[in-house]
Amino acid sequence: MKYKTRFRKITFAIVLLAITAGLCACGMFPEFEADIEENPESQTEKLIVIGYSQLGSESIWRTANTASMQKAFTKENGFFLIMENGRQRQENQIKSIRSFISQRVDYIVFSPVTATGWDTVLQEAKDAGIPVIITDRMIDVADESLYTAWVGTDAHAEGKKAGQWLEQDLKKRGLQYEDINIVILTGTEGSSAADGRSAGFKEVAQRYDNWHILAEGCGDFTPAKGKEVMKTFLKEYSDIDVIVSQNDDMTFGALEAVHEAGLTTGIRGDIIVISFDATREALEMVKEGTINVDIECNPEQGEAVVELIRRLEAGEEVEKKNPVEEEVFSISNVGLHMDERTY
Ligand code: GZL
Repeated sequence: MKYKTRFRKITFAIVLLAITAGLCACGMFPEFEADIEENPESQTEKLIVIGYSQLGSESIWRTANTASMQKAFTKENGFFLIMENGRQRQENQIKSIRSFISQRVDYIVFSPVTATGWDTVLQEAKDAGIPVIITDRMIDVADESLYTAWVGTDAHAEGKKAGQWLEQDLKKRGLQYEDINIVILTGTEGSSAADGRSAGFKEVAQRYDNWHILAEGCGDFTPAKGKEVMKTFLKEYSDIDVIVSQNDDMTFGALEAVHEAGLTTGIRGDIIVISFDATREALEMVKEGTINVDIECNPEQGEAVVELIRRLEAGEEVEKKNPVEEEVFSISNVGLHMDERTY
C-alpha cells in the first residue's frame, strides 16, 4: 500500500512540473520572464560587496567622510555597501570586521579609530582571502601585507605645516625671538591623526628654544571636550600665546572657553589659533580673522577608494599608500576656496 502511495505522489509531481514548464514556455508567467528579459545581465552582473567599518560620528569632518563613502559605494556604481558605525571604540570595529568576514564580503574597508591592535583580526581577514583597504587614519602593524592599500590623510605633514605656518607668522610680526607659550588640544588618544599632528608640529617646534609647549590635553576631537580642556589650560596659565587645536570641532569649544575668559583670538586677538580640518564653519572664522590658520584634512576619500577597487578587480597593481590632496587656509587665500567647501 505504502509503495503505491509514493509512486502516485512522484507521478503527480512530474506531471505538475511538465505543465508549469509548458505554461512558462508559452508565456503564461510574463512577469517572471520579463525580469530576465529587462535585466539579462542582472543574473550575471554581481555587485561588489563592501563591508565598511566607520570609526564613529564624532565630528563635522567625520560626517563628511562617511557621506563621501556612501556617495561612492552605490548600487549604480556596482557596489553593495554594508556600513557599521564603531562609535569610537576599537572593539566595535573588530566585531564588525569579524562579521564582514563571516558574511564573505568581497572587500573590507575601515577607518581605524586607533593605530594599534589590528594585527589579529586583519590576519583573520587575510586567512579568509578578503582584501582590506584602510581609509582616513593609518594603522601600525608588524606585517604590512595585512592590508592591501591605504587612502587617507597625512597627519604628520599636516602637523608640520602648522609649525611652518607659525614660524612664518612670527617672523612676519617680528616676534620670532620672543617667548612663545603654546598649548595643544590633541585628538583621540592613540589615533594616527592625533599622534601624527603632534609629531609633525613638534618637529618644527624643537628648533626654537623660545617656543614653550606649556601643556597638551586630549579633547577627543569633540567640541565639549575641547572646551573642557581649554578651560583647565586658562585656569592654569595666564600667558598663552598660541592654541594648536587638532580639529575644528575642538577649536569651536576652545574658542567658547577663551571668550568666556574675556580674551580674544585671531589676527587681532590675544591668542593665535591654529586649527585642523578646514570645515566651512571654521573657514568662515578664518575669513573674519578669529582663527589664524586652518590646516586642511580632506575627508573626500570615497572616489579614490572606488578607483582602487576597480583597479584591483581588473587585476592591476595598486600603490600601497595613497594620501589625498590637502592645503593650508589663512586670511590670504581662504576667500578663493569658500564656495567649493560643502561640509
Ligand atoms: C583625520 C581624522 C580626524 C579629523 C577629525 O584624518 O581622522 O578625525 O581631523 C576626525 O575631525 O574626528
